[in-house]
Amino acid sequence: MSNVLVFGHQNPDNDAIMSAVVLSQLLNQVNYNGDTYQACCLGPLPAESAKLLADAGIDEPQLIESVEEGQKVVLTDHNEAGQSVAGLEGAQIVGVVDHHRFGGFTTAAPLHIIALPWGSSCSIVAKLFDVLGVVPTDTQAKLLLSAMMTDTLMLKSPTATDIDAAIAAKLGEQLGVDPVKFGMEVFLTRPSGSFTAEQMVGNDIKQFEVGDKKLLIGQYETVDKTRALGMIPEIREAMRAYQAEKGADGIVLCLTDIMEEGSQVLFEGETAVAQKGLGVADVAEGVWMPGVLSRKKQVAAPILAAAE
Ligand SMILES: [Mn+2]
Repeated sequence: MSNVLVFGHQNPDNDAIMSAVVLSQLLNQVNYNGDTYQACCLGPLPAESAKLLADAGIDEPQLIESVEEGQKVVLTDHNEAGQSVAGLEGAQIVGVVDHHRFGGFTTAAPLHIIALPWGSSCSIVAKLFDVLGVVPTDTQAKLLLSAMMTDTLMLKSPTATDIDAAIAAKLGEQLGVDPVKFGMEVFLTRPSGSFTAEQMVGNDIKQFEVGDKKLLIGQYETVDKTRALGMIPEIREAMRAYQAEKGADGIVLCLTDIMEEGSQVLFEGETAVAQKGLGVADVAEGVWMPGVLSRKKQVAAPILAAAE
């Protein structure tokens, strides 16, 4: 019997946290593979995750900075080493539950892996309850539904599929809530009205290998972009500082307005490929891209394609 660490990506969002928390619970409930599973995280919890777990009386996942040689791990909501824990190359990846593209993934041994291009990793975890013949508790249903809604921006993101909508409807029915209204309540527990420029940049940012360059792509989701638009020079300065700190070549930031359904996109550093991929040219105040809600599908994917 081993103790397996289960965790989502760096700069965790609600999906990274809840997929690790609820998947570990499920695997422990069914004594999966005879191992024990411990939910961990690679950074501080988003406000909505901290509140949901506190309300449910569940301990926060353990914050880890690295893993030891040979440690068994399950990755949720990511699979790329650049977005994962330090020491991953020496760890034993026994499982992956993810809804992202795969980037340079190899393992020494066969593994439990489920990757589906659905709207959230928690949609996949919800499906795994069915697969393993377990009915989620109301608390588990609530945590899963919260992450499904934050990750798909209340099912409005182009990453949301009919399957996500069906799973959300089922969980909502169990809880007696309207999924979209519930998602909006979760969203509004974020203290985004007081975010500093540094928080807007670093709160939700991922690193990608674009050709031979390291590109950071961040996303700040808000229900009203007016405040952020008034802070553009500060935000650009924070972008340059973050890029320098991480030793990346370029940085892209999407200020995503959920209500207006689009993103104001800013570029700093070497971003010629990024601008080409998105078909826009950077201007001082940023470029408004209507309909752009998904970093994965509408920002990272076209940029990576333009680098090929
Ligand atoms: Mn996700």
